Amino acid sequence: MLAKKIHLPLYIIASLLFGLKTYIVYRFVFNISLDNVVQELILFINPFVSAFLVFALCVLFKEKRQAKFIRYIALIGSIVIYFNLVFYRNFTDFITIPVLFQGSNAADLGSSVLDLISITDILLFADVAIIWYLSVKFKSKLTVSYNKRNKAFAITMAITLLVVNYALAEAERPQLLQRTFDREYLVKNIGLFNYHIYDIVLHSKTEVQRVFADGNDVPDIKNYIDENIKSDVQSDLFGVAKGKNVIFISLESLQSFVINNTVNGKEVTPFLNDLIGDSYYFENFYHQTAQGKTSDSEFLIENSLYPLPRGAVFFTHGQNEYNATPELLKEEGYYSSVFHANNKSFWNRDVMYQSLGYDNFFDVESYEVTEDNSIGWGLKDKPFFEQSIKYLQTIPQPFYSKFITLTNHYPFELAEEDATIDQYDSNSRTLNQYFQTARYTDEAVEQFFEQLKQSGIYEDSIIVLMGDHYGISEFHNKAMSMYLDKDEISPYDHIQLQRVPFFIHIPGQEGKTISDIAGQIDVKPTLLHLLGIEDKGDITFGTDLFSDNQKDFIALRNGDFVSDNYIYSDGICYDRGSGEVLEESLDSVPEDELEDSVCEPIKEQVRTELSYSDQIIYGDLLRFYDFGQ
Ligand code: GP9
Ligand code: MN
Repeated sequence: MLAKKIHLPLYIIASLLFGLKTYIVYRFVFNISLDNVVQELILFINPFVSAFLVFALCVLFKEKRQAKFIRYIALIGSIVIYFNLVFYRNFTDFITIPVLFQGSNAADLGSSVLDLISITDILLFADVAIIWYLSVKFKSKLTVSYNKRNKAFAITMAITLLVVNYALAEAERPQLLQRTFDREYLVKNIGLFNYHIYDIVLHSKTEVQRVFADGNDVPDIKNYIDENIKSDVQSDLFGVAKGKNVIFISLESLQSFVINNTVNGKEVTPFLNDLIGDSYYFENFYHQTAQGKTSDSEFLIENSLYPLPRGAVFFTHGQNEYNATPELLKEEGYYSSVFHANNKSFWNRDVMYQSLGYDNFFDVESYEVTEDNSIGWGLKDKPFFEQSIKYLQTIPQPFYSKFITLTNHYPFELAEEDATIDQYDSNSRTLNQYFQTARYTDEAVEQFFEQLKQSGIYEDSIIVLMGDHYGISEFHNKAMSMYLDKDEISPYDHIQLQRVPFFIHIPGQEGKTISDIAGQIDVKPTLLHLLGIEDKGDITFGTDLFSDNQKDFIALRNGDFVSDNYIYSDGICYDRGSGEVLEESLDSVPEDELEDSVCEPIKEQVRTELSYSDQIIYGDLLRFYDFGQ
């Protein structure tokens, strides 16, 4: 009746009803976190936009078929929402194509499906019933004429809505689609249906590359590794930590420039500075991450393979075959787990951790998170460690446990009562606050060490600490140059700022500061070496940092590098020691003039190495390789 009076075509009524239903489900059934008004707004808009995009397609059909099209779309759309809902009730996550076809998930769902559905779910189909009723009752009165004007209106409107939705989402979360960090973010920003389309495209692309790959490339890669990376010489430290627990602490956004440094005359990281004295500390250790940030650093340390140049490998290749540290340690009787108070689907961790062989993931559900004990990205580091200890005391030993901190994350917010040093004073609020959150994490780690000692775990463990990636981007170069007392941040300085702290603390062993170049790619071989685990022909691009025979460059993910003698950044070749420019604009030099270049040969090798690693991931090549030969 109403529809007839206000002359709304059926596809618009359907978009409104279906959009409203979807919004109610997003807002009140899925547990989607909303941090600000813009997110609320996007979440409200996108159900209507997505619904309109699909229902508006009906203008492409003659009048008779329109009603049928709308009915079936409403039904299929509701079934998709409902499937996601049932899946969500069990996994607190949205369906992805690979996960849907993963046997264990389906089996999990199958056994509990009756618990997951309820009679009131029928209400989810109320809009379908209304649309069905209207389309039958009013038939052609609610359809639009099959003409150019109607088509033009529907298409223009659809594109406008899509652009507005995408622009808002992009402003809220830059590079949303390229980085794909979290399914929840995707659904929140572009809607469930667009998310499914995106997932299908991503999955098909990955699958095509995988299907066309075969094992023929593996021997070349293996040769390269044997000739350029592996060394037969073992250092004296082989096996010094045999059978010990490994506690790996990933320090969010912690860069080396704060270590042994001060702000307003106060030490930024007093605990870590002291820890240098009784740890192996690597002062020229570089992060090698790209868009996948923390997850890229995890990927590097578990596999000694490079992350991808675009996107997060945790997301795009979460179900590849790997030969990761947790899997290797399992063979030695270790129990492995990750502690991180964020939702488990962030960076697709829940899926990737299974591929890496982790036994358990203590995600946000394992922690008591309240308004008082959280800030910024969630649970503060101090309660995070405090609450973790009880789990650590109950898991089987020896264990390999990775802790991922969160408080020192952009935008570096901190409650006043948690700040123990003053902010820096520059034009960058980000940098100003960074020192305070870095200090907070330093104190949290100090407390954690105390707790480890009290609980008796400390003595039987080695503790590895590593900064995951940079926290202060180039955008803050002006403030950074002021802090570092430089005229400007040159491309050389930029590379030096990619250093992150790396400590290996072995209780009872004297410390040593090591200035050889090192990177996240080296963590896996180094750790396995300390634990006394022989390399049986693993495919890794890093070397054991304690052996003399190390590879002489560290490749950054964008092709820049640091070698023993040079730093290559932004097309410029620098002397590593003095920072003097040796060769300018290498990228634009004609090939025949490159012969004498000192950086060019290393640049080529960096390229080769990165592309070998990419080939392994894109082709899922490790499935053809027999480890343990
Ligand atoms: C999220 C945390 C931070 O779980 O690891 O992620 P980041 O933005 O640093 O990659
Ligand atoms: Mn991080």
